[in-house]
Amino acid sequence: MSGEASKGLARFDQELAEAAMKGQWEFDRLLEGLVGGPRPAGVPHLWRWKDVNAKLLEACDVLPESFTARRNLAFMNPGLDRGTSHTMVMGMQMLKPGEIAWSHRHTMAAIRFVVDGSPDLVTVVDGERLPMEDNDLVLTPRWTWHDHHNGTDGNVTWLDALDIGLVLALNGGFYETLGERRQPEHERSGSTLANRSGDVRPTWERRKELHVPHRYPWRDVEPILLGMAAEDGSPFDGIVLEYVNPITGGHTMPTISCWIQMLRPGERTRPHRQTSSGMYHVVRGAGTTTVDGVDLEWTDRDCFVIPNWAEHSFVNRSTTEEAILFSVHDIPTLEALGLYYETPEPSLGVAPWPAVPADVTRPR
Ligand code: 1HN
Repeated sequence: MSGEASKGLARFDQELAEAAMKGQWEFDRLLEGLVGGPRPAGVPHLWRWKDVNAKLLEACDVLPESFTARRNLAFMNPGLDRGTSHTMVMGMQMLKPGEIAWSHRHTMAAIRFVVDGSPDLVTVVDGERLPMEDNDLVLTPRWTWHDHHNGTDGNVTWLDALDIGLVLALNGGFYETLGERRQPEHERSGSTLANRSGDVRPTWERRKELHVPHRYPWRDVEPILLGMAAEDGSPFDGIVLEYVNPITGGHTMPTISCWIQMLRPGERTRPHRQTSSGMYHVVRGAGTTTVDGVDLEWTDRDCFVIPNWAEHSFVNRSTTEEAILFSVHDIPTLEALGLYYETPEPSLGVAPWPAVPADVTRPR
């Protein structure tokens, strides 16, 4: 659009504003700013484990258990007013021996990925007791009661991630406390869920796909990931697996997709952009993620964020060890709304499966 608004138009704009209206022409600047796609929300940033751990230990001194529901330190993107990405927040939480993070629920969906765990560290989710061993993933879907219990004699640490920016943008926030430190647990923990997420399910119940407490034990996930080392994988991400929703077989949760990724020794991936944002945690290894020209150099237990529509690629700096990254993405939301795009080409769900037989040519 060119040309200056006439005096008459300027006065008309003012009168529209007074009548709580705005002409479409006033959105032209906004639209022109969207040519080539959105500007990434926030900046690429890395939080070093060394710094995070030091602050968590300080928080253990500064905050007595009773002072707060959660000793969680959330990672604040320096380029945003709130959140790690514009849709989500990631942070680390520490509990001292014997502590309980008391029961509450909210309409933000959350996941926990265990950093320093134990069979005696548990999160109880809607009555289900979910043990948290190292590198396990535990789901706390929207509006499920959850409390965390450290039954060990040492400090425990895990990673929290929630879709808080999204829920607040939709103004869909609800929160309540149980009023008790712990919720009642099901008598036979695991069986309620197993009878609803396995081969058979009760016909008279509504499907609970939005509300399934679930644990993905690392001892089951790691061998599958390592066992795929010889596959092609994705040119943009290496070998990357999504944690599957136990009921739908689809994305981990309606708004959150969790991934576990292996970069093989020396692997370098091609750069791409996605309209989604991603928050990462280094399970092990050392590498570099280059995000819009910024090198994020990571090692064990560091965390970093890739803003939406930022070009990114990965390098495993070791030539002998694999690197393993856990990550959380807002892909399901964007996909559901038809807003998920990638460039230079789609990388999700594109390879044929079962693999096309390679040698179909009959000898003549
Ligand atoms: C929350 O409920 C937990 O349940 C952790 O452990 C981090 C960050 C913001 C809002 C709620 C938890 C959180 C949170």
